[in-house]
Amino acid sequence: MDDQAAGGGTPVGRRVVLGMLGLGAAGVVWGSKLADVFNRVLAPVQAMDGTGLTSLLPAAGRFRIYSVVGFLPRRTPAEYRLRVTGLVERPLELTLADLQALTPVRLVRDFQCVTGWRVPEVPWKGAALSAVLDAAGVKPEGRAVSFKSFDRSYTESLTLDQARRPDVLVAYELEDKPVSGAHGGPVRLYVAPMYGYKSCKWLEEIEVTATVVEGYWEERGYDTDAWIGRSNGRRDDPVG
Ligand SMILES: Nc1nc2c(c(=O)[nH]1)N[C@H]1C(S)=C(S)[C@@H](COP(=O)(O)O)O[C@H]1N2
Ligand SMILES: [Mo]
Repeated sequence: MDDQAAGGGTPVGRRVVLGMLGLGAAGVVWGSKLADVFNRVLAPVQAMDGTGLTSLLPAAGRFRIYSVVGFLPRRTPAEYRLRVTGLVERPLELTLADLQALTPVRLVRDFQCVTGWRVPEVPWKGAALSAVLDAAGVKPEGRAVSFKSFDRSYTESLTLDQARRPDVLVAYELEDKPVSGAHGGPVRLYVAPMYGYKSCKWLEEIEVTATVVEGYWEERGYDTDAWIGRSNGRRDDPVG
């Protein structure tokens, strides 16, 4: 797996990036400053991943930060829009406020990446994906859902039945704060019962389709049905 493991993608300097988030926790506010540091300073030194910087920064946070494009795309909460397209009765363009007006769902679950790291008991909050789909009205031919990221590269998908599960969220809060830019904010997908790669960051479009269109990591060999503990040859404890 290594650099091409789900979440690695192009060598993104995971530890270096995580280290920067540690500095963030110590006082560098997320926003233009940290994103600029990432995009201008860290991107060129991606090849130097593995410095072990994270071990020096206990405040680095509980997650690793993944981006297959090697930069962190940015969109402010005010400019953010989520399109719902494809086989729907009413194509939608939702603001963050529109999403927040749907019944909020809060889940606390372990977050598990297929490469092995797990973050215990992470609180997420958002609208149920099923509620977003109901707002648009899925046509009878709609059997699957594709997700697109505003990083312009990452895609994911679910069957319609999976998408309608109550533990699949269009998430706008992580650890009881707005989802940060590094974690895929303002809005990302959260698919609780599946490995992290299903949880598309920087979510821009939900398209209802007739069949499952494989996503970024599925095209690179990962399982389309990514159930934690019973996919990708892994035996992790199922979550939740
Ligand atoms: N757009 C986008 N979404 C993504 C990824 C990515 O690289 N780009 N990585 C996936 C993988 S493999 C994991 S484990 C999680 C990691 O989420 P985090 O970066 O918030 O820890 O995001 C998933 N969603
Ligand atoms: Mo992952």
